[in-house]
Amino acid sequence: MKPETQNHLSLTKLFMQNRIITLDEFIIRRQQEHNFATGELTGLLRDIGVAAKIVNREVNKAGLLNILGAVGNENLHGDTVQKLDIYANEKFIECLRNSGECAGIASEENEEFIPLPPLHDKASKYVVVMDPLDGSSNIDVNVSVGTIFGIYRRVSDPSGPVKQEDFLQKGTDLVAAGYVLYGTSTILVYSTGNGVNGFTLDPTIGEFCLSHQNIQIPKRSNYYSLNQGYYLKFDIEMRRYIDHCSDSNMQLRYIGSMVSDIHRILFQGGIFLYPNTRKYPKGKLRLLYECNPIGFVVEQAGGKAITCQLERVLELEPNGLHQRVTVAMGSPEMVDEMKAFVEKYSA
Ligand code: P6P
Repeated sequence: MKPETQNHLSLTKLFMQNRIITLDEFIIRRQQEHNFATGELTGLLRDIGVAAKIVNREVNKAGLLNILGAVGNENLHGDTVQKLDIYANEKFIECLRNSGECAGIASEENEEFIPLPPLHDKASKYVVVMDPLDGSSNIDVNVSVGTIFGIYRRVSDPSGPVKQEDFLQKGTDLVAAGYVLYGTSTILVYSTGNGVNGFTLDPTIGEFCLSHQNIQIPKRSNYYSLNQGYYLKFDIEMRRYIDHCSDSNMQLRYIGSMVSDIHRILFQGGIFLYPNTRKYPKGKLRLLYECNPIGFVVEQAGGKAITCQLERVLELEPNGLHQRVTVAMGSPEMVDEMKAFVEKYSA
């Protein structure tokens, strides 16, 4: 039996024995599966975990501090910016800068990418794309919000400064991706391309502990998830599909926080849709730091992630840091069914 299989089995065996496996231990053990691994990715993932713990602390007490409420200004997308958005963005940038393993960051909160100077003259191999606090409109009403992240290897000369091309990579080139859901509990879910695992934060020890090993999305379910309020603004083929969902007595579940809706779908199955509307003719969600990382996780869990124009999300060639796309992602059989509807009615 190959060493990595033995290592993987030992993690499974330990997990089945209810032995606590922290995120750090899991990442280090899984690094040992890759002979070429030299620890940079391990360090980067661990630093993302640290930033998530810091942000979690503030999200959990947002109601107590005066960090509630919008700062009154808008971010580059016209969304009202909440103080916690800014705090989360700053904390993730700080932790990634201190990691010394990240050459640059493309963030939902920043118009341009952020180059990070090398620490101790060591050239960093990776860049990070992130939405530091997605679903922030839910903060003031205590509804769950999330962080979304993706990690790419640099494609530009590592001896020089990071470039836009390092970020404009397809989702299929992601080295790792995941999300943190700050909900009834705080869970970090990620994949490095070998399946999806979830780690729940145990506040008594301040550690993310393996709680959901090898997450597999149900092939179908009775849930569909989209903002039904835009029904009349959707294209006819999308309205026909939504009519089908409704006529089939499917149940609509929509939180308005992508991480929350996708997390539910990973465990209960379903399909999440954000089609094009008049307000968002290319879709609202951003390809680089929302749809690609989430699509990567969904596919790694056995699901599918396409646009409402039926292209595979991860194969789209990005043309801008904040490019918007339409999405339909979730249970594979449900995405296939939606695809058939769109093909039938758009013909
Ligand atoms: P709408 C949150 O603002 C977000 O970016 C996603 O998390 C969420 O799925 C979507 O927008 C909600 O958009 O138009 O339904 O409020």
